[in-house]
Amino acid sequence: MNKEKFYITTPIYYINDIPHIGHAYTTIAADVLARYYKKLGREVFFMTGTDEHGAKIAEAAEKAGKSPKEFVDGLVPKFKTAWEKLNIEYDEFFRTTNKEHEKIVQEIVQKLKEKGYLEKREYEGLYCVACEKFYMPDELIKGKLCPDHKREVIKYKEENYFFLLSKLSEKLIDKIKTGELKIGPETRKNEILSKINSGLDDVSISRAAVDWGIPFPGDPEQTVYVWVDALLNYYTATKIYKNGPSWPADLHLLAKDILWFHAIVWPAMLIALDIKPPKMVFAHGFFTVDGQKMSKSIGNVLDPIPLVDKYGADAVRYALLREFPFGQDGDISEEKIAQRHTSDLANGLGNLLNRTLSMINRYELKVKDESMKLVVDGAKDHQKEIHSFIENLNFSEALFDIWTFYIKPSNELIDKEKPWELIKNDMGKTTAVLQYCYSNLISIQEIIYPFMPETAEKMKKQLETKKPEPLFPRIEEKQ
Ligand code: ME8
Repeated sequence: MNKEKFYITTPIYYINDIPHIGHAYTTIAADVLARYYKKLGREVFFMTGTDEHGAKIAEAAEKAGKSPKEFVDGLVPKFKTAWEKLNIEYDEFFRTTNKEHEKIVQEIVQKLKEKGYLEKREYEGLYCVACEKFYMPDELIKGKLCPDHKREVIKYKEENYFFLLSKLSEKLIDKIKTGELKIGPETRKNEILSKINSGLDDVSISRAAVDWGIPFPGDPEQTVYVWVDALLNYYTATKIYKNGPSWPADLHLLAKDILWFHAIVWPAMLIALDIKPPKMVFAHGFFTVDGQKMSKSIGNVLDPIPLVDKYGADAVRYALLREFPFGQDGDISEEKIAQRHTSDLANGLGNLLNRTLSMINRYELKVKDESMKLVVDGAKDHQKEIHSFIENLNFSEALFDIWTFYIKPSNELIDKEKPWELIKNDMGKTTAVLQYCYSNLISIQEIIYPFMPETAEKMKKQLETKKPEPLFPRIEEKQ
């Protein structure tokens, strides 16, 4: 039987430094969806990776006193370790220095040229190396600083190949309007449509001044612009990996900072090549850390690894996705992760599992291994609602529902009925109360799996053997 496929990607992150919590956020979300659809029986291909060419990487390598290749090779294991620690179950880790990728990129750029979508022009522009992007003078702070990185832009004057993006506006609008290319959330889609409507400029897609890149086909003096090289990863992967993903991708996940590239430049390139656009591009929000933009100079860049070591992978996964809606901006901090760990996880879910199993054991109660049956009216609908929240990338709502409709009522029932008193004269009712909690726990275990795979695994074992062990040990106890 042919399984329905699901090809999901994260951005390939710039490898100029170690991964931070922002990278972790998108990657965790992608992992939740990958696990969710795999459980539903779909043939999932989940890809993440690193963006290894361009001026930004060359600059970081030089600072480190290494060749670019040596530098990126040294950082790849840092990303892989972070993903392993966070229990990210990706299928391939894509690197743009992959030789096959380099070759396919050249073939594709050549095709763009043959199809009449490239033109060589003299170009002068203001470039931010950190963004790998040109700016218009009126977009800059004091006419010289990048609005994002606050660093001085560089004047580039060179002959470049231009991709004739302006020719593709109508086709692009058509793909978006017919839903062949979906953009989410809705507000972002409208932003993109109005950008296209206000007119698209052609984009320079080669660099004469950057050596660290893929040689431009037919013009060895130039390299392929790093964004063209990077965006193509999603497609070249379908040619590189045997039994790999098939095009079009079902979902590209990213944040709003790079939506323009993903929702305009990328589909336009594909349209020019007569290739289908991705089915969906979804841009989540940007979060601040302790109320401020994450930045090295402020010193608030959160490294996910020590957080995982302290709170566990599942607490980090849970806290990030629970804290604010996925499509919106928000704020995160270690304190918020610690709070979620204590209140929702240790005192909420952990406590429910622990006391339910302890009492079943202590009072030698017979409980049936069944989920849902004893659960109050409407519980099935909550389950449906949770599934639809996940499918619509509404992770915080899904988690809110799990806690509100499953975990909280069970803990409240125990507090109200006090089985430790009830057992003295009503064994039947005690059993009923704990059966309710036990059944709920079976459902919870299934439904939290994509979010908290390690916890789900531990819960499963404990529910089978009925031997309780703390799921989320208090942080003080650990140290
Ligand atoms: O842009 N909040 O790489 P990058 C939420 N190489 N998400 C965040 C975040 C934050 N504060 N900071 C980073 C690049 N992210 C290119 C991509 S793809 C063909 C090439 C996440 O290392 C979010 O997913 O700058 C954002 O889009 C991405 O990291 C940018 O990663």
